[in-house]
Amino acid sequence: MLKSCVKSMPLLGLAMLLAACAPAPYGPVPTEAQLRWQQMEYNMFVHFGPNTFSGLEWGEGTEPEDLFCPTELDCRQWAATAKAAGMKGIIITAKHHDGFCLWPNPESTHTVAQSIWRDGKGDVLAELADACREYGLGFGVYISPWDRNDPAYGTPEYNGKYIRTLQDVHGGRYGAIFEQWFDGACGEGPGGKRQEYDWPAFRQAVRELSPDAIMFSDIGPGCRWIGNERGIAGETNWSRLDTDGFSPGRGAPPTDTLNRGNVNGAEWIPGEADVSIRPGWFWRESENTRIKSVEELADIWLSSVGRNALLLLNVPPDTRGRIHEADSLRLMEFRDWRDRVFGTNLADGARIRRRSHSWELTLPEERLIDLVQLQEDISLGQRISSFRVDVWADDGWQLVADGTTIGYKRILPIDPVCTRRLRVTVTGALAPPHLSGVALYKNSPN
Ligand code: FUL
Repeated sequence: MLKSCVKSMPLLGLAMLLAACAPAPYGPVPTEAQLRWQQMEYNMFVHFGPNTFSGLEWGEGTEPEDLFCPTELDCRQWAATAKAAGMKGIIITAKHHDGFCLWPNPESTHTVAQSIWRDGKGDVLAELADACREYGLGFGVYISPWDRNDPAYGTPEYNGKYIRTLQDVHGGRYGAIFEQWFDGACGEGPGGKRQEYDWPAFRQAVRELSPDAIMFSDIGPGCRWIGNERGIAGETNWSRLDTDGFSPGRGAPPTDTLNRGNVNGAEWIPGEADVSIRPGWFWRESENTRIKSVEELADIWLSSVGRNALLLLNVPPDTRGRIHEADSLRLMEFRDWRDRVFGTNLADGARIRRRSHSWELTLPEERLIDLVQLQEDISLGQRISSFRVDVWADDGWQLVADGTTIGYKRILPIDPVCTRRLRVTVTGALAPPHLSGVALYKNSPN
């Protein structure tokens, strides 16, 4: 039954198939954990470590441990800020490429335990995990496989140490971990050697201890890198990917494939768009005045969450160990923008008529709109491959937007238009389409 519905089809065929097939799952579908993850929409990335104090983006691994010495570390302030910003989780660089561990990792001699910070008794992960729990946020970790400090890096011994490092963090003492971030970078270690990463074993270690953790890497398996660090997903963005023959890092698929996914990809691996609120990933005094504007953040929102991706926005704490006032102010302004725009669904009160492949909305009165939001029920797979949106003007339908994929959420900016009637038509689908939501908004102030 399903098989007869699965081919890409022209519209006429689609209408017939709609009658023949009740919506049934199609192709790869998200796991429960992937579905919950997608619904988070917006998370905070936290780059913090020796680089915060040195001003480097990639530490050398030779920095003295005492360099790490936040004067007023306050993870509750990070969590409170993320919560007020409307984010749902925080992912911290527990270990960046310099190898310094923000927790007392028994596998390393380059950690908070060797630093003067809190006489070597501190544990940033413990404080952040507690704060996330208190504020109802997910807690996630970035643990860089590339390690410029570990003398074993570049030898098979290192893979074992890295696996035990993963096990230490995922072993339960920090509670549930919603996402494990695997950066693909694979540079030289202290001995000038590169490491052959044992990806299957790395994944296995996480899967065993945190079965629900979404594993991020260039190619998943939980979610994939979106192919750039500007927070921009492809206008076409399938939550599906073919990973056969690929690996994270240098062996990854081309970035434009990561940006768009694969239409018939074998696995459900949705995109995550990571970007920093500042030019760099780590805090620097000189960048306090270079924080992205609300307009820039709004563009990023429409190009990430608005294109079927999750937005992971980096907000790096400063040398005090606090999110700087300028960043938190901007996050609140950005939240205000989203509340203003998405707080009122102008499709409320609309009468909806469905005609096979189209959905027609009649609003209670003429309304000015400039954003159209569409959603598919992705629990049944991603199906829609092309669509158009028309509004009724004068005495006919007028095209205002068209596109390819929808997925979990698609937000289409259109020229402002005052209308009472709007029609969404699916013009191509891999299987009977299943729109789960249409919403209308107004972004422009007037
Ligand atoms: C990259 C890293 O090399 C950067 O330092 C940063 O952590 C970014 C999120 O991922 O691959």
